[in-house]
Amino acid sequence: RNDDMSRRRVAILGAGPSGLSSLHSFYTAASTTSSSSTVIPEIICYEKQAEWGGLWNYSWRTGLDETGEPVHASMYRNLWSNSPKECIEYPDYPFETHFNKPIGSYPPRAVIADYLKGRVTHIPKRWVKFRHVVRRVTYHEDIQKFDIVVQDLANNVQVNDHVDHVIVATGHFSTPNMPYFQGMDTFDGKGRILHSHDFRNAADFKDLHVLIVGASYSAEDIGSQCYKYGAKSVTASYRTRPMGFKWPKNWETKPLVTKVQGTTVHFKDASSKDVDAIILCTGYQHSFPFLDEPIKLQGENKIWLPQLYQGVAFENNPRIHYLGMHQQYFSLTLFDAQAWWSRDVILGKIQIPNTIQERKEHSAKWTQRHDTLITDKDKVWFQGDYIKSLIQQTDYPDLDVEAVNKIFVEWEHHKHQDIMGYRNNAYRSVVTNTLSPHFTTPWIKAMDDSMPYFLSHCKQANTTTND
Ligand code: FAD
Ligand code: NA7
Repeated sequence: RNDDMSRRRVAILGAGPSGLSSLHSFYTAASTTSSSSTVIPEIICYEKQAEWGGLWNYSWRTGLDETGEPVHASMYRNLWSNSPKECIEYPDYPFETHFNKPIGSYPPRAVIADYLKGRVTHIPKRWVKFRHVVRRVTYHEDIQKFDIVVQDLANNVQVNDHVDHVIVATGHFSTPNMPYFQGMDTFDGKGRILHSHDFRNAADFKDLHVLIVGASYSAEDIGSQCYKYGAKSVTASYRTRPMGFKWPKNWETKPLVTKVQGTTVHFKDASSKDVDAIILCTGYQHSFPFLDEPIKLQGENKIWLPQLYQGVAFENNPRIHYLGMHQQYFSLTLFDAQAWWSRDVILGKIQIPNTIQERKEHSAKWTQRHDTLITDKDKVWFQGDYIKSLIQQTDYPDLDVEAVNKIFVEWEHHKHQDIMGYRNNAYRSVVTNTLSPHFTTPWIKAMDDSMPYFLSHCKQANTTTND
């Protein structure tokens, strides 16, 4: 049986945080230091970027990269974690271990990128093929194998591969959802119309009147960034409901855009506003142009996706798994929980029901609960319960998920208290029990988001919020 397992091949598509969780899960199972070392299949991870880290790798590029591939990056300069690091901390790799000291609760992008790469330095480099973009994946039922066509970007050659299992970890915040509003083509502000995927630097919007379309995380954070870096005004237009925070004076909330005429934007309540730039923070599409239709997930940015058994295995073909495809409160530990479960299915430690009907019945229970969720608290608890349900089935290290749920609830509360100041709070790690120090500068005034500056400007807090 072990021989059989070692002859199997698993392809992981993408080496962002989800792909890294998958690589780490297999490495952990095979590790000789583990008490129950296991024979694992051959692992091959295809990653189109030159390094691992996914969205956490900043790129100045937008549009196409130097080889003509769409740029994956959606993160921007000056991005800081939008939730406490205590909510995403790996239980087997605390922040305190990585940085050799406790650090603030809301680190800038570079700090998180460094952390998540720190956990995987031991992964054999032969497992990952960088600058390899997956072009086509097709399943052959007769031999129960997947054909994969990959482009080696550095050498500009095509490579063909055959594997027994595919793990899709290519992310879903890279292909923009771009609405059209009547008259957009007449827009002639000082700035331009862009999607949040192409937003890189809030300083570009200094002294401009900015319109943000959308009412979710990107709208909230990009609007706040524009405010912080000196936009003259921010107008936020929502489709369904406004964000509902207490915004500063030069911030206005409007219903949906109806049309654009020159520099004037009209809204559903018949009001209008002259703006210099429009940033469409209208979310992303789940996009898998490389997957054959019968194995392609039709995803939306929701915290439950009915086509996935246990949120991971494609119901119609459980040999293909999807990681990190849900809307995320938890991120890194959600990917870990899914990766451990996916690994154990592939290793034969977890059995998947034989019939599609049984798989669908299991998902239906989660779908029913999902349909009743209203508040952020409901949604956080739903995702926490889902994570718990996965890690109970594997040997994933102990994680007090409910304690993390509580930090998320507190985080939401802090945002409603002070949207421009919530990042000044500090929380206690559920992994190490250490109270995070405070970053010395309030976020609104913090213009240096380099890792050295952040790490050397955290001082021990004397109050806590989640004691
Ligand atoms: P990604 O990070 O998108 O990684 C996918 C990988 O797949 C990439 O490396 C990509 O190059 C590769 N890939 C894609 N297509 C192919 C292909 N065809 N062939 C080969 N490789 C391919 N989360 C938080 O926890 N905290 C935050 O503060 C936070 N802020 C965010 C801010 C922004 C602007 C965005 C967009 C997201 C943010 N997130 C945040 C959520 C973020 O999605 C996750 O933290 C995480 O990056 C998701 O990991 P992933 O591996 O699933 O996807
Ligand atoms: P989200 O969370 O998917 O939100 C998309 C937002 O865009 C949401 O408010 C939508 O409104 C709005 N939207 C979508 N289509 C339209 C149209 N046609 N017109 C107006 N508004 C629209 O994406 P984000 O980019 O905010 O967040 C994604 C990740 O990036 C997240 O994990 C963060 O950590 C960073 P709705 O409320 O549905 O009416």
